[in-house]
Amino acid sequence: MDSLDLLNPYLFRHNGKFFFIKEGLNPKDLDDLLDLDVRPTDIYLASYPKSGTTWMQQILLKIVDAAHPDQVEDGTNRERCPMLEGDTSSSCRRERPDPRLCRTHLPPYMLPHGVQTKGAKVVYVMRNPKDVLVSYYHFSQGLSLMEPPKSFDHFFQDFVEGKVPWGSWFEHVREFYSEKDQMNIHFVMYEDMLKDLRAEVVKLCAFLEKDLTDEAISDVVESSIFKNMKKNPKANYKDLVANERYTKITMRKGVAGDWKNHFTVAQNEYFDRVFTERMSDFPVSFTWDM
Ligand code: PPS
Repeated sequence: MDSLDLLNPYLFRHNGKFFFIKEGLNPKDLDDLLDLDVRPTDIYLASYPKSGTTWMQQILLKIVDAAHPDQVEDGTNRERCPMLEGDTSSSCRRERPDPRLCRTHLPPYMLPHGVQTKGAKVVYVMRNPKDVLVSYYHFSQGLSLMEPPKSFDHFFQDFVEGKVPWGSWFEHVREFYSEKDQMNIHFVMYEDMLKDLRAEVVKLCAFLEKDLTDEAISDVVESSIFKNMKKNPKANYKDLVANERYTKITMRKGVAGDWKNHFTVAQNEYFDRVFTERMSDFPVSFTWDM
């Protein structure tokens, strides 16, 4: 940990790079994750926060359940696809038949070494950063592990500078993309899922090597539609509200382009300038509105 880099009493900076919430995340536990046992059959769902993790979690679990009907577990999605860095006692150490699933917001250099050396499957979800920022702003207001943002403008600036939990969106996305030839990784865009969820599920099944019938694919798609997930207590994270760590739910609007209801013209122009500076050589384009 880089203790001189404390900018916010709720956050610490890891190795001078990414920021993490102090409560519940211990720097040593994070470092110990590097040596975690990994199986080639493990599936890691990776993302920057608010990029579609909960959505992809539902999709992956439904695909795995359909492919392994004899192994379907009871429990919420949160328990069945636990957070790697959130609860180090469970995460991907879980003793269960393959494939094991876990989700993480860690950048690639903090993932267990075995993810690369054993060729575990990584699914990385990306979303246009303006909507990520807005979703993160709303989520931060209900995150009792930290003070709520003073204003949208404050949060906007912190996000652009990467001074939010899990650090810079720009670095996160770039670092994962730079691993595309080293890791067994499949990239999915949130907005592509909004456009044609079935097509994205079919691509995921191919990556995961799960041969699903058309009917099973339809079931995955149907169960993952926003309105269906929102009322599914196993998928909607409402149990976290009872846990007192969160007072807002994760399923808010589920659309593309909500940033237009939040950004001022000046903020938008500033964000576009920063985006061009940081991402102009990035070979993937983002969908800003639909
Ligand atoms: S978290 O807390 O970091 O894990 O959040 P994450 O799940 O990555 O992102 C939350 C946003 O994803 C939206 N969401 C969905 N959109 C469309 N369809 C489905 N099924 C779906 N499920 C979750 C959720 O509403 C958050 O976006 P916003 O813009 O806040 O609505």
